[in-house]
Amino acid sequence: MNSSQRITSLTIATILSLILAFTFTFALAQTNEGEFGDAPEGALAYPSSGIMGSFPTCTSIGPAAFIYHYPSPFQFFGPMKDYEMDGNAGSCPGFAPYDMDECFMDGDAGLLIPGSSTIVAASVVPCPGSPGGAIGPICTPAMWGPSVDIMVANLHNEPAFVNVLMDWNQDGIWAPSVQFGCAAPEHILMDFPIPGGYTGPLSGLMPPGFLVGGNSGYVWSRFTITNFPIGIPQWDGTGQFEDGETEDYLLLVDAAVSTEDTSWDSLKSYYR
Ligand SMILES: [Ca+2]
Ligand SMILES: [Ca+2]
Ligand SMILES: [Ca+2]
Ligand SMILES: [Ca+2]
Repeated sequence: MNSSQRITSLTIATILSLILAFTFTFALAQTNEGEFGDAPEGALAYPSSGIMGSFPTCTSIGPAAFIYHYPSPFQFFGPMKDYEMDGNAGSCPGFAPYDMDECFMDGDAGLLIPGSSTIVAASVVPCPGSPGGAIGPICTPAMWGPSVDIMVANLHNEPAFVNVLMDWNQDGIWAPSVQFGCAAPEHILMDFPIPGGYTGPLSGLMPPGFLVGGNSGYVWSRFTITNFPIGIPQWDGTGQFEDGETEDYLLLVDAAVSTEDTSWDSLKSYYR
């Protein structure tokens, strides 16, 4: 072997070992415990219609990808976050029970209002301790605070970012959609900054309001806090992040007008 052949074989060996090291590191990152979502993927999402969930939650099943937060301690919803090896608190691809990560005010969950629900034996039931309630009536403006609110903590010096998704058309994915009465975006809050050191309700930072979707009934939602802006309008709920947490909830959208109040005057004032 001459010197140039020796250098070439050394270079090839270096490249091969680099590839091996990278593959090993990447495989570790894929299997490390961290923070995942718990919206249903490959399981019933809406008992009233029989629609299956295709939300990006489990690493082990497709077609959707998943969301993963590396186990860093600084950015989360509610009192804390805990770590698991896969979506639905590590029980993926199983979704019986649902909401294994958080359901409502259970020591992990940050949601303040409305109350949230879950699915037991193919029926929607309130989460334990949930007071019920809804985001609001279809196709009406909603505000952070009176309509929806969640406790958020950013214990880092740098800002964090919150994104929120609602499956308004109840088709089992977060994507651009049209509903019966309107075309409310499913990505209702995009890269809303949380200042370093802030702990409190999200409404305390006055995020912009949003339009409630046009289909009444239950919708799967995803609340995600991350250390970087996601930067994708109409985000689908996937990604891998160095910090943060994802909490998924089944929330109720009210029908347009209550059956007790359907007079013409109330309808006029409603749509004016
Ligand atoms: Ca989670
Ligand atoms: Ca949940
Ligand atoms: Ca939490
Ligand atoms: Ca959808």
